[in-house]
Amino acid sequence: MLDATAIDRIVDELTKARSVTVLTGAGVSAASGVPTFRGAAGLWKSHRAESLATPEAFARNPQLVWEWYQWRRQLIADCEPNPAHRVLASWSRRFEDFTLITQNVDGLHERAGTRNVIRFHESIWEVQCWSGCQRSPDRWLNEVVPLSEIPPRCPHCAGLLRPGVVWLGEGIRPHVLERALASVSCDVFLSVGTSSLVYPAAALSNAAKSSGATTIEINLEATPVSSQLDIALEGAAETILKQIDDRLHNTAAFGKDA
Ligand code: BV8
Ligand code: ZN
Repeated sequence: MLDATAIDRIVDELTKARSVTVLTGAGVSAASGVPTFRGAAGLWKSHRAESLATPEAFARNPQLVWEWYQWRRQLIADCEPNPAHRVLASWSRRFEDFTLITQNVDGLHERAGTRNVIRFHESIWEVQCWSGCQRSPDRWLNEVVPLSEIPPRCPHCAGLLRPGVVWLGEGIRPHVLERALASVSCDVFLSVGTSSLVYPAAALSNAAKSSGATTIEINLEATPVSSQLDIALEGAAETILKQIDDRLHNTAAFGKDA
């Protein structure tokens, strides 16, 4: 049974809010059929995602890492945004000051029409030259599914291409980090569908709390930050966000412009 009082409190906070920032993780795309990282589905051919999502794994075996990304690209290409993405996309047009920070690289928030998305770990739909050759841009779009050659080659130097994502041990791009940190000074900060295990993304909810935001977590299970936030609601994002959105549309303040 969903915690009605927690939903009441969330609806009340959002009705009063002018600025809202949402952090999402793999749990938001789960209902679209995109496997999460650390749940049972997080395994691929008995490899743990974390053992493949590193520059060292790529240097050691670019073929294997690209097989994993090829498999994910093909899987994600067949997935559609789910109600969680759609509610957040509508909120991105409804709240005066809305930011969505996603750890997901699947592009489903953009496909749902969400405005002001910060792709904290970049995109599975972009590639980079592994050797960073002079003639290639920093990163570029490549949505070819399936890629004809694994590992794919840089068109500028014939060297290896790498997926345009941030791997473990790699830094978040400075301007991306800056934008995300600026957005935590908000009225309401929601952390949705993330295990809050990966930094620096996992530090954002406490940074929001320190800046005076009302902090809310919606996740299938408790996480290391649950007890530190103002409201922690256990449940499915696609169900809970829909419930909250339905309630918001029944409130006078929210309903008028939506
Ligand atoms: C950095 C690649 C510093 C993209 C990913 C030792 C060595 C090196 C680094 C470190 C270290 N110790 C700590 C670190 C830092 C490290 C880190 O935090 N490691 C963790 C594992 C301990 N972080 C980094 O390395 C970051 N960079 O620190 O840089 C630096 C600075 C300057 C210069 C150099 C270095 C970079 C982090 C980037 C991580 N990239 N993957 C890709 O291929 O996708 S990791 C991976 O985890 C994904 O990116 C993912 O986005 C991220 C977080 O996972 P979640 O999204 O939370 O997914 P997860 O499966 O874990 O959880 C899903 C949750 O949803 C679950 O709780 C589940 O219950 C819930 N759920 C499921 N279904 C639903 C649901 N909830 C609601 N509704 C549902 N329906
Ligand atoms: Zn190149």
